[in-house]
Amino acid sequence: MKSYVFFFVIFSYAIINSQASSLRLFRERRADDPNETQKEFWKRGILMDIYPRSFYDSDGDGIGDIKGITEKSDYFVDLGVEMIWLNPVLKSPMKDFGYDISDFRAIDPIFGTMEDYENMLKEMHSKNIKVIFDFVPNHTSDQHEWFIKSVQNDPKYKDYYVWKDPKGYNSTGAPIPPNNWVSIFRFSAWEWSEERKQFYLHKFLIEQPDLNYRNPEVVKEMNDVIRFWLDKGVDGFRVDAIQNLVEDVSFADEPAAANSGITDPTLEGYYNHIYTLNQPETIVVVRGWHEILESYKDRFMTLEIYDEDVKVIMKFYGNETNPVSDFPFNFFFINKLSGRSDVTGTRLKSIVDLWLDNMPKGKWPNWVLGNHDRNRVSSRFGTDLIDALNMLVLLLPGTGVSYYGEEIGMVDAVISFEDTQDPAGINLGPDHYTETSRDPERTPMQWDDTENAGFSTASKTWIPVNENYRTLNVKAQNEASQSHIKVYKDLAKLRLKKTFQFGTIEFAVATDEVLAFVRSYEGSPTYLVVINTSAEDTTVDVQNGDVKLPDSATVVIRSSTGYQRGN
Ligand SMILES: *[C@@H]1O[C@H](CO)[C@@H](O)[C@H](O)[C@H]1NC(C)=O
Ligand SMILES: *[C@@H]1O[C@H](CO)[C@@H](O)[C@H](O)[C@H]1NC(C)=O
Ligand SMILES: *[C@@H]1O[C@H](CO)[C@@H](O)[C@H](O)[C@H]1NC(C)=O
Ligand SMILES: *[C@@H]1O[C@H](CO)[C@@H](O)[C@H](O)[C@H]1NC(C)=O
Ligand SMILES: CC(=O)N[C@H]1CO[C@H](CO)[C@@H](O)[C@@H]1O
Ligand SMILES: [Ca+2]
Ligand SMILES: [Ca+2]
Repeated sequence: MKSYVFFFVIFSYAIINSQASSLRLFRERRADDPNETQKEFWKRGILMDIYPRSFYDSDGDGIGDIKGITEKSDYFVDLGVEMIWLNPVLKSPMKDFGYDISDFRAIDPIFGTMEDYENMLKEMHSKNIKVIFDFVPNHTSDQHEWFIKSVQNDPKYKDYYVWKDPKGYNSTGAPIPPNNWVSIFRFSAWEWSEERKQFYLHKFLIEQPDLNYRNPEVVKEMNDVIRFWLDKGVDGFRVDAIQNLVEDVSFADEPAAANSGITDPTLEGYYNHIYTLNQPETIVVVRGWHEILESYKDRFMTLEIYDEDVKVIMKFYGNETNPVSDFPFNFFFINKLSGRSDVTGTRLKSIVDLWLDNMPKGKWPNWVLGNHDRNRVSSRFGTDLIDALNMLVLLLPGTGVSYYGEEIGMVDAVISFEDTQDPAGINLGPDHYTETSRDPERTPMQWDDTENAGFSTASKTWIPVNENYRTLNVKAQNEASQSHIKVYKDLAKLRLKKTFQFGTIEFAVATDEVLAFVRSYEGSPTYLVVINTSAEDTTVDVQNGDVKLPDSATVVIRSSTGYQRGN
C-alpha cells in the first residue's frame, strides 16, 4: 500500500490576518486568559480511554487489573497523557464486562480491591494524571441488592426499576410484553418475573434491568454514588449511555424506522426510538449530577450520548448559566465516516464545522476517533492514516480523546466465535457475531514482543492477543527512529503550547485531497497542519487558499509513514 505524508509546519512568529466571520469561540482570538494557562485540567490534557481488562495484568491471571494500570503510570507520563478514563471496575457478575454493576461502591475482585483503587489514585495524582470514573446509570446488574428486593416487592425498592403489567395473555396463557420495545442486544426489552408477575425493562441484557429515574429515590441513590466517588478523590465522570436514561411515560409501541433497510423486528435498528431515546427528562437528571460536581473543586463530567441530530447533542452542554456537562462526547468523526473513502479534507472540515458552529457560546469542544465500542481506527480507516488522524484529534481546538493502543496504531484482531466474549457478538450466533462483537478492538495492549505481548504471564489471556504483536508494540516503536508513538508524544507536547491551548482555527485548504488548517494566537508561533487524505500523489498550494501565509516555514512534526521529500 502507498503511504501518506503529513506535514506539520510552523511559521515563525507570523501573524495571519484573521478571516473569522463567526463570533464563536475558536473562530476568534480569546483575550480572557491573562495567565495563559488553562484553569480547567480537562481542557489542557489528552483524555485516554483505558479498557482495564486489557491494559496490564499484574497477577498473571490473564485479565488486566487496577494494580496493572498503577504499574504503568509512567507510561502515561511518557506519552503525555494527563487524564485516563477507566471502563468500569466495579463489582459485577461480568455478563457485560462491568457494565452490569451489582454494587456501585465496591471494586470487583477481578480488578483488585478498594485499596488498590485508592493507591492507583494516589500514584496517578502524584504524577499529575487525572482519573475519570465510568459512571453507569442506565441500569444495574440483576444481582444488585436493589433489584433482588424490587423483585420481592419490597416497599422501599419496588419502584426502583421500570415494571409493567403484561398487555394480556396469549392463548397458551403466556404473558404478552407491554409494548414492542427491543433491547440493544436484540429481542424484547421486557423480561417476565414469575415471582412478581410483572415485566421489567432492560434496554441491554436481561441481566441489566433499567433503573427508574422517575422515582426520586433512585435519583437520590445515584447522587449518593456520585458523592461517594468524588469523596474518594476521582477527578470526574464519564457517564455511560445517557440516551437510554429515561423512557416516555406513555409506554407506547415504537414505529418502524423509515429506510432502515432492516427487516427483522427483533433487531434494535428496525425501530425509530421515539419513546426510549433522549427523552427531555434526561437532561434534568444529568444537570443534577453536574450540580453535585460543582460543589467539589476541579472536577469534570463528560457524557456518552449518541444522536444523529447535532442539536440534541448540544443541549447536553447546557448554557453559560445552566451547564449540563463539561462536554458531551463528540462522536461525529465516528458516526459520519464509515471508511477510508469517507476521509477527505472536505468531509473532515464539515465535521469540524458541524461541532464548532453548533456549540453553545463559551463551551469547549472535544474530538473522539474511537473507543471500546468501535473498531480500531487503523481498521476503519487504514493503517497509513493513523498519524494523520492522531494529528487531527490532538491539534484541533479542544480536548483530544484517544482509545488505548491508538498511539501505536493497534488494529482489530480476528477472534473466532469460540473465543468471543462480548455478549453483543455471542447473541448474534456464529454466522453474524463479527457484525456486532466488540472483542476485536478490546485485545490486550501490545507492550513488547515477549509472550502475550508483555501484557500477562498467564498461559491464556481473557481474549487472544493480536498476532501482530511481535512487530507492532510499544517497545519496538520506542526504539524505531520514526514511529506512531513518537509522533504521538510529539503531538502531546505540542498541544500544550499556547497556540493550541487558546488559539483560533482557520481552514487554509479543504479539498478531497487535503485538509489544511492554521492555528494562531497573538504573540505565539503560528502553526499550519496539513493532512493528506488523497490516494494519489497530490500537489497543493496552501498559500493559495483562504488564509494568507508567509513564504517560509519549518517542519516541526511529520508522520512516521510516507515519503520524506525534504523539509
Ligand atoms: C494569575 O496567576 C497568579 C499566580 O497563580 C494568580 O495569583 C493570579 O490571580 C492569576 N491572575 C488571574 C487574572 O487569573
Ligand atoms: C405464547 O407465548 C409463549 C411465550 O412467548 C410462546 O412460547 C408461545 O408460542 C405463545 N403461544 C401462542 C399460541 O402464540
Ligand atoms: C439556559 O438554560 C436554561 C435551562 O434550560 C434556560 O432556562 C435559560 O433560558 C438558558 N439561558 C440562556 C441565556 O439561553
Ligand atoms: C498523499 O498520499 C498518497 C497516497 O498514499 C501518496 O501517493 C501521495 O504521495 C501523498 N502526497 C503527499 C504530498 O505526500
Ligand atoms: C451506547 C451504549 O450502549 N453504551 C453502553 C451502555 O450500557 C451497555 C450495557 O451495559 C454497554 O454495553 C454499552 O457500552
Ligand atoms: Ca489480573
Ligand atoms: Ca432507561
